[in-house]
Amino acid sequence: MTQAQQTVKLPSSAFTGLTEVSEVAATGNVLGVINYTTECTDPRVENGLLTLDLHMAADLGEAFAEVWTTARPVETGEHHGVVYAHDGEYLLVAGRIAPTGRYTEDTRAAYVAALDLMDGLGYKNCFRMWNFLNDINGDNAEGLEIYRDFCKGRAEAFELFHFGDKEVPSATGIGSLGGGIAFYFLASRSAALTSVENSKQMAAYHYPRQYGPRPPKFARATYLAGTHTDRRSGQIYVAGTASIRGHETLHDGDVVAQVKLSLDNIEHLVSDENLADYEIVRGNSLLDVDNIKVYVRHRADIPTVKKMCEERFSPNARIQYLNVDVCRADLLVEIEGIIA
Ligand code: 3EB
Repeated sequence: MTQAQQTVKLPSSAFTGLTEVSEVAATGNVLGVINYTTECTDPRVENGLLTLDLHMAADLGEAFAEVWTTARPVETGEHHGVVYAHDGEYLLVAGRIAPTGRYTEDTRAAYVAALDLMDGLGYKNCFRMWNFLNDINGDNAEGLEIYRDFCKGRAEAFELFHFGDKEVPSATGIGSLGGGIAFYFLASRSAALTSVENSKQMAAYHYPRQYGPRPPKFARATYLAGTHTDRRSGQIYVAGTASIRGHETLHDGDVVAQVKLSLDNIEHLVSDENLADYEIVRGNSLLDVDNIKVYVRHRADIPTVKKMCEERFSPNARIQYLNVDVCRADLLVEIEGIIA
């Protein structure tokens, strides 16, 4: 009897210097390059590579590139303003919304373009989304916080695509230094995915009305099965995680306590205790998390945050620290990562 077991080759990401991207590209196939750099531009295909520049660095000294690689040949294209690359199993799609006084409609339209593309090309399992919002805590032209304005458009797009709350991917929603709103999504064709919640946090899509007209729609993590039957392998994409219990921000003004709770939240999220609800048992801890990004509101807090992260993550983990605003005005830090 043959067992129906399909091993899925996952894309992998690496942080590199901006000038070394061509070296990484020379060693394999590249799904796309995300430059965390000093200005934001529209996504484009450059030298055959899907490229998105995000304004996430104050100067070139702190800029880096995140390069998504794959074992397969890659094709690129453009669809209603979003740019994409795909390899038959994975799709990367990137978009940008120019600065405007009201983001709801443009966010909805850009998300619809990306979701429509996933449907059309047959990459129906979206497992990770990143969103970068300039002036995230500022008001739009109508006095609504830009993050909340964005959340409205995102919720409307998901609704149009009949995206159930339980199917939403893990995400990051974070500040940026310029360029309106930029985003990139990853989707797969056949890998089974499970949206994971944290039993100590309220599901974001259930947040009460006090946080905005439409709740943020994302999962705390996405588990991407490595095979159809073995729930010990595969990847876990940890969403941006902050100092929130239930739905409330804890430790207002206390960066040390906020970092500790953010790390505790991730530790619990990936623990067997939390994952047992999803029949995923792998003995994971913070030591297994890699490709980490730590977003810090106040530059002066970075040394403290770095010290605390280095104490609890693996010494071999790749960690980038970024100085940007966070989606709630009282949050000082947000942390994301990947368990491969
Ligand atoms: C939170 O837990 C913190 O709006 O896509 C984290 C990750 C946060 C993703 C998003 C927001 C988002 O609510 C903020």
